[in-house]
Amino acid sequence: MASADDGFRPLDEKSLIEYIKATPSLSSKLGNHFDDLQVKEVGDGNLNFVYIVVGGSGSFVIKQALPYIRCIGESWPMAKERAYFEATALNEHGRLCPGHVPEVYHFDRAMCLIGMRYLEPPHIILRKGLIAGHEYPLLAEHMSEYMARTLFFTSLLYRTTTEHKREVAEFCGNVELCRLTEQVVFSDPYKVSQYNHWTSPYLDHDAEAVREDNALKLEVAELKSMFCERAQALVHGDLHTGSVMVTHDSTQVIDPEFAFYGPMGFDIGAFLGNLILAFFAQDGHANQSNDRKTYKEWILRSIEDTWNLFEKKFTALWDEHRDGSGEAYLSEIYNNPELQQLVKQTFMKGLLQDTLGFGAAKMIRRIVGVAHVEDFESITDAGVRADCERRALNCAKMLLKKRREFQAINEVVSAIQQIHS
Ligand code: ADP
Ligand code: SR1
Ligand code: MG
Repeated sequence: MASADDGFRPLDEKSLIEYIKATPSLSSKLGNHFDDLQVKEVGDGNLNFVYIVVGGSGSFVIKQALPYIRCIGESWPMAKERAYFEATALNEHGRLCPGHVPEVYHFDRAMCLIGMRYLEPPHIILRKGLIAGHEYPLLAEHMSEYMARTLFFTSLLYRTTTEHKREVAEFCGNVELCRLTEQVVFSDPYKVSQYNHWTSPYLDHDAEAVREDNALKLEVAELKSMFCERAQALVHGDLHTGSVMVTHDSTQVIDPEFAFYGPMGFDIGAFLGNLILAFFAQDGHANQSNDRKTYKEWILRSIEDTWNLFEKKFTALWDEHRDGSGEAYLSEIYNNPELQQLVKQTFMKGLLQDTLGFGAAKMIRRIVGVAHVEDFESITDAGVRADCERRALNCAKMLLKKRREFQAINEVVSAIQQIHS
């Protein structure tokens, strides 16, 4: 296929091989042996094309962004330049937390194409592991580490306002992806939209109730404004359980194409909100040999541990770098221990409330918006699925409206248990 003027051409399994042969940073990864090369397109995400490339002497993954949203089709155009922001965020988050981000081997800006480490089996997408009922004993430890480091080191707690503004300006370029989130998370679920769908007819009234809930709309407006206006840290921007790949002892965060400078709670909320969805889906996956009771307890424990470990690690980084160049709380002003304690407590309390708000908004969009989650979609009995979804939706509405009343994560877990029982 001929190249476009901008040097872009979509690849397929065949043309990718020619591309690899002509690209030293990729061909060298395969020891320049191409005879036994296996290339397979595996993209099961919503937006892009992902190829696994395995040769006798090495392997990698190639991800290419095309100028539209894959799960909808060419009728929904989307900036293919999202690949630039994904590669930049992978590099930046990878530098800050190398143990939990796949290494980038190659980036071709014109081709909107990233070459990165192949997270080989037994790595699987966390969402699939949660549906299968697998426990990951290090998940909370690893995800709290990833979030604490990426969010702390890209915030004004660590950086000067000069550095921060330069980075914020760069990521403002990812405007189309941010606008997609604005639409599908903060707008469409609250109005009639051609893209919305839900388990009908079971949830018809529930979806309508969301569209007519003034108190909910007031809260969502506040969150949308925070999402659009608060450049707090370099967030992943789409940190659901489909953006994490896991084994028993490895946790890797992929797919930060929605990255931008936004509120920290948007990432933490995405992750915890998706764990809450996984929790409410469990009854739909229970069967005679496994009632999923113990597994549900593990999910709730993981929610609690993730937040508590995050808080511990984030505030430890803050203490460690208190006299550094971060300009949010200048040490000349905030130098007495009592005040420091007060500042940290106030910050973390606000962050928990933001987390609950964004987490809840992310739950609602997955039940009555355009893009649903496999946790529920894989429950074949529509009536059972709707019951699970309704409990999750009610939980999300409660969290969104009452988020300011929660002082600690264990109170949130108790509230989730109450709605479930
Ligand atoms: P999208 O941007 O379309 O959501 P993802 O980045 O989520 O795409 O990738 C889609 C799928 O490709 C993932 O669900 C996973 O199965 C696979 N995948 C993506 N990156 C890797 C990787 N580095 N190693 C192994 N598999 C990967
Ligand atoms: C059309 S919305 C597609 C969704 O998939 C991505 O993973 C993001 O969550 C986006 O909102
Ligand atoms: Mg994805």
